[in-house]
Amino acid sequence: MSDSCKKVYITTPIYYVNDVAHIGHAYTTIIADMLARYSRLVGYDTFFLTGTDEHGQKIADSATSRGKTPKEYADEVSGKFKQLWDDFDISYDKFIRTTDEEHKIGVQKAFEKMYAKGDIYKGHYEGNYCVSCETFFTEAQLMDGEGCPDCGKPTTVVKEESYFFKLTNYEDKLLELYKNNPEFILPKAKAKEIVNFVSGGLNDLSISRTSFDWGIKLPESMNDDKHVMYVWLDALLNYITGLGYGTDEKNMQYWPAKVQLVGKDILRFHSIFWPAFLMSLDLPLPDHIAAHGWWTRDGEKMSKSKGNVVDPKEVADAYGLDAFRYFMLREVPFGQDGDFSQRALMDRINSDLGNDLGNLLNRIQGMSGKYFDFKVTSKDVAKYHQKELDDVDTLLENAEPLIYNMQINRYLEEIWKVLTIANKAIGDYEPWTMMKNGREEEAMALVALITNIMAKVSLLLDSVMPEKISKIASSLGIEISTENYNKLLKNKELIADTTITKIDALFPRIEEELIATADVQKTESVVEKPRKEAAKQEEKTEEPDNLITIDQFFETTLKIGTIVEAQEVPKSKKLLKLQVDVGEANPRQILAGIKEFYSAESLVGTQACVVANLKPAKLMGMVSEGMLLAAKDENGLHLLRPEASKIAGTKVS
Ligand code: ME8
Repeated sequence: MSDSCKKVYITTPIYYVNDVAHIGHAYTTIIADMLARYSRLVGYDTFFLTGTDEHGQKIADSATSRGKTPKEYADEVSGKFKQLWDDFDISYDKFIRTTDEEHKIGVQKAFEKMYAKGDIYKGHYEGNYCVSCETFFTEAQLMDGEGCPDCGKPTTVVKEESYFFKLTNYEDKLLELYKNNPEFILPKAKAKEIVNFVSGGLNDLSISRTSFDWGIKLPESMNDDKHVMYVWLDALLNYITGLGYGTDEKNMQYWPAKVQLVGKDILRFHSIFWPAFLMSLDLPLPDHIAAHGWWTRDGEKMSKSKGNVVDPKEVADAYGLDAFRYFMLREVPFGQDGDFSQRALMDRINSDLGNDLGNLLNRIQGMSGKYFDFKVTSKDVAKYHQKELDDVDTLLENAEPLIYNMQINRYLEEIWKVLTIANKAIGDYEPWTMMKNGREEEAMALVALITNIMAKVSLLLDSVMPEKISKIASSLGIEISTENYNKLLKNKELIADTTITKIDALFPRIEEELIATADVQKTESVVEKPRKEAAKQEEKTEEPDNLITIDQFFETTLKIGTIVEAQEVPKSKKLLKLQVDVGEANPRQILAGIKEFYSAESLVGTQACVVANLKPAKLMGMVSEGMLLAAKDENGLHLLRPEASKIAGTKVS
């Protein structure tokens, strides 16, 4: 996007109020929120719209089955959606409801304009309607002559007077649109489907119904109050009525939208009907309709009847909102389906967030505190680290365009490469050796390099994890602001002298699934119970002569060590050569037989429990000055690590 385009408008679909929000809805909303936050930080004048879709037969039926009026029911569920987004600190500028008076007026004005243009005519509709999808189908489109081709539910035959929108007028214009704007539909691969569909020929679209009345009436000028508008016409127009179309139009300056996010299920409505309506209204078209994939649960579609719907609030409460946001944005390439599993979420938290990001901050705190009383100055960074700075700036510069192209997982991957540069630099330059040899200026330059990298990364991760990043920023003594974005990222300036503040670990390690599920319960009964019983059995038969006194226990010195370097030992199947910081002047060399279970790379920056008073031993000709504690069972070997990151050398007792 060029810098001259200063207005950015981002939308989510408006969600039907016949269901509670699940992680699918949260996913769309989190992506949109990320785009909006990023746009604001960059300095664009940004408007972010979300809301609820409240009319139509499906909602009316749901309300009736609960003994409520449609409006009572819509108020209740819409309120829950809004509450959830507020709990999630979603930065929407407006929450629109299709029952809002301004929306109603805007929709009626749009109808009048399309009618005046000659794009609407009155006729008779005879065909098949799926209430669940609120969609009309031709006989030929039905599954086995009866079922809805989208959801499989039975359709009903509808025969009624109806107004039609001349979609056929727009066939060629739509095909031209897709051809001239290959990024109108993102991901691009999805555009093909739509082009094929439109090339196959369109029918005019029935846009009013007479068989129920829970909808927006036609404008009075039509003098035809039997009809209510088709729910998709009503709903799609929210994107402009939310900016005041037809009422107070000052926010229409945000139109056209930069990105309109949708799930793949509703791409057709947004890439065929919506641009046709906009053309009819003589309004410009959005830059991108971006369709994401589907979230499943353990490989299955989520549904209330299966009882496998994942409640986003429950996940965020258990694992942290920012970790959930990061997981959703990082785990799946945009456009592809993703499977939600707690295990995958935990892995992201422990590895990407805990080891790579959280631990880097930890190291900044540790190094600046130990060597420089928490003071950091960037004055010599360029002198010693121009190459690293250039590499980091190039990676970040290339990462940013990925955002509006909806390659957000790749954007995050690039940022993680930058974190790797930082973590690696500590191992490569060994600030502890520099300090020992009196090379203080160089050690300071290194600590400042890492602090600068963290500052840049924080600016670019703020839209993804606003709460955690604000903590990191305050620990670094920097502000997340457009001014700093321009200084540090656009102009590549270094941060001013700063004092680091120590804060608690941001992403404590998580070992157990935190949300009870049917699966977990099953595991508990099948696997855990016999194990627990066996353990009890053992307890009973334990011989007292195995016992030791507390003094005997304390003969072993256990400490928390930070692995600052790790290498494979050539010709050894088992050994890794580690340099482990246990709070002494220099890291210790420890040879650990864990190569089959950990890659050298994955260990750098992580912590483990070290036996620190073992007599040095020689393994394959190399000295080993300690031992890492680990536990091994049929699930593999795992190092024993502190639950939250600890200062290297902390005693274990
Ligand atoms: O379609 N995985 O509303 P809706 C990923 N009111 N995303 C999912 C999902 C899943 N399993 N389930 C739902 C409507 N979504 C209309 C829209 S817009 C003018 C009118 C997300 O409540 C996804 O964004 O059925 C999908 O497009 C949207 O919720 C559908 O929400």
